[in-house]
Amino acid sequence: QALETTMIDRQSDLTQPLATLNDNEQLKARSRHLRGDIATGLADPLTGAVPGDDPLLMKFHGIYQQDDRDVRADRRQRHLEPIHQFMVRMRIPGGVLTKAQWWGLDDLSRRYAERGIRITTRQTVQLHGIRKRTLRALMQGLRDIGLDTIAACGDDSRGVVCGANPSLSDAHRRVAELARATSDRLIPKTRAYPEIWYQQTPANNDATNEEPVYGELYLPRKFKVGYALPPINDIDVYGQDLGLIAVVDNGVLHGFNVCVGGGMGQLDTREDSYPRLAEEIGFIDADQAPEFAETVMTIQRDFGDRKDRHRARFKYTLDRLGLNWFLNELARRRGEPLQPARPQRFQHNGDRLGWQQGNDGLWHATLYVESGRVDDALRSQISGLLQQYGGRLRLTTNQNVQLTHVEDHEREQVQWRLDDLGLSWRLRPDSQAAHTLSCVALPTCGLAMAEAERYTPRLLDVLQRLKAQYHVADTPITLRLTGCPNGCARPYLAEIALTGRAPGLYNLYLGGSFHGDRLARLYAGNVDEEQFLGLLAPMLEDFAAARHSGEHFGDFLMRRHWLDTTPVALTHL
Ligand code: SRM
Ligand code: SF4
Repeated sequence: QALETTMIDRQSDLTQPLATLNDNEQLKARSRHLRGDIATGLADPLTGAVPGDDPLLMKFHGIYQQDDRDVRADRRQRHLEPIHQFMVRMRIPGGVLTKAQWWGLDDLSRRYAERGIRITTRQTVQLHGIRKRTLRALMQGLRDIGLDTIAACGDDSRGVVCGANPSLSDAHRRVAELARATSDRLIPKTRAYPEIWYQQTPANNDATNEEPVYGELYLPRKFKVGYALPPINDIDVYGQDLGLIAVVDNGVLHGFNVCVGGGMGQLDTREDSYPRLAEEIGFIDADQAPEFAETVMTIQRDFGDRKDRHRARFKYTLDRLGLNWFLNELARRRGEPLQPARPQRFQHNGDRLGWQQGNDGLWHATLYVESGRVDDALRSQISGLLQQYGGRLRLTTNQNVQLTHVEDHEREQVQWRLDDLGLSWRLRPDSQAAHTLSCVALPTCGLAMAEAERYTPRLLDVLQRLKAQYHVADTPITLRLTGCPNGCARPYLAEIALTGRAPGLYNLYLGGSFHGDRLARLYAGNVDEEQFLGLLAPMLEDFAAARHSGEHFGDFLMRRHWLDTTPVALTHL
């Protein structure tokens, strides 16, 4: 045991001198638990930006400094400062909002944001285009409606996602409660947040214990936790750093199969970066889940790579130190090994759109929102709808919105209202649209190399026309589009994915599974629309002719060995 511990200690970057760690680690260390000079930068009226390293620190507060990339070149040519603006990401565990919170968001987004409300692939809300002078007012407005943004970004545990609509059954409710308890447990405790944003007076007492779990250096990188409830893998549980898969028998939640080490991000410039599926490692009792999440997170805290930031995610820690090492360390910290994983099966990773009734008799209507973008009209329509019934709202990890808790006697009225407002199609959208996700990309994302959200309508149109040629337009195929390889729409888990390389050019990935449990393979590099449609055409033709009943496109491509050969286009990489 002593020998093993010594070996482990030598592998931990936390035992290395700070000067040997990467710049972000140094920044965190001198930030006084995420304070930096943010408050001073906010007060400077001469620029729309915050200076120095503070934009990096602000990420821990859920805020990204961005600029409008549509006008960046023009501004540069005219020697003008970029149009600096901020993206604010909320922390909404499980995506559950009250009506008052939605109305509050509606109001705040009209007052302070430029691009409506954006539902994200981690079931929360982002507001874009906020100016520095109004940032604090927005943050206080959010506080007033019971929302915050702490650790929605940064090197910490990000918003905990949960696929269970709490109202569907007792088991769903329990899973949602555990997801919220996990979020509460893993949230950073620094008082920097209320001091800076709510202007609360700093406490005089010693700040050394301000972060009992995270310490001064927080995590080496972001850490993502998600809860899924089979048969629906809507959260893409195998893309999470830590995934908890509910095991329910006869309506009773027994516990969770746990899987570790998922992640999508990769860099074109680093061959040693890659997307990775989380591996199932065992089973835990339900009540243990929040503490278990903390234990796994603290192993990553202690052993994640703090020198090479591009290899700092938990997936790389696992590959570097080995799964057996991790299981031993986990057992040592928990005082017991994991129980064997129990049988469970997923059927798909999309949302169930339309009406659904819970065991408690209440109804829930899931409405499709293309790329999660809630524009002015939809925002008002949802706000109006919420005036009329006693329910609530839930955001999904497929960027959709769910009206929840509709009483039986209200359902007909809500349906009429949906009809009146022209929203009924959102309950039953085109099946391809319903299985498509795209990330924000241009014009706000600083990392985007190609369009994603703004290209989605056209992509859906051309793909559906191609599918129609082969009479497979009604067969849903999971399609994910991102503006760069980072994978914010979880492309490497889709049956067809396009990840941006340059304006109008994408890498084409194929062959993920419909359940989100197999990685797609790179099939072609740097292809434009005409080229990728040309590559897909013979596959769809073959699919129409030779697929088995109920077979999904990704499985079909694997069975027919479509992905075994390297097409010419790959040489352009
Ligand atoms: Fe993401 C960075 C948007 C989910 C992997 N992501 C970004 C930034 C903040 C760009 C930046 O660093 O400057 C993007 C802001 C764009 C904008 O203008 O709004 C951004 N990510 C998003 C969202 C909004 C996509 C969406 O269209 O919904 C999602 C917000 C989630 C949330 O509410 O918390 C979003 N990002 C994801 C996911 C999906 C997930 O978690 O289920 C992933 C893949 C899973 C993973 O983490 O491995 C993801 N985002 C990344 C990465 C790559 C991380 C890596 O390990 O390499 C980056 C870049 C980075 O962190 O350096 C990134
Ligand atoms: Fe930006 Fe890339 Fe994420 Fe899209 S995938 S939001 S382009 S970081």
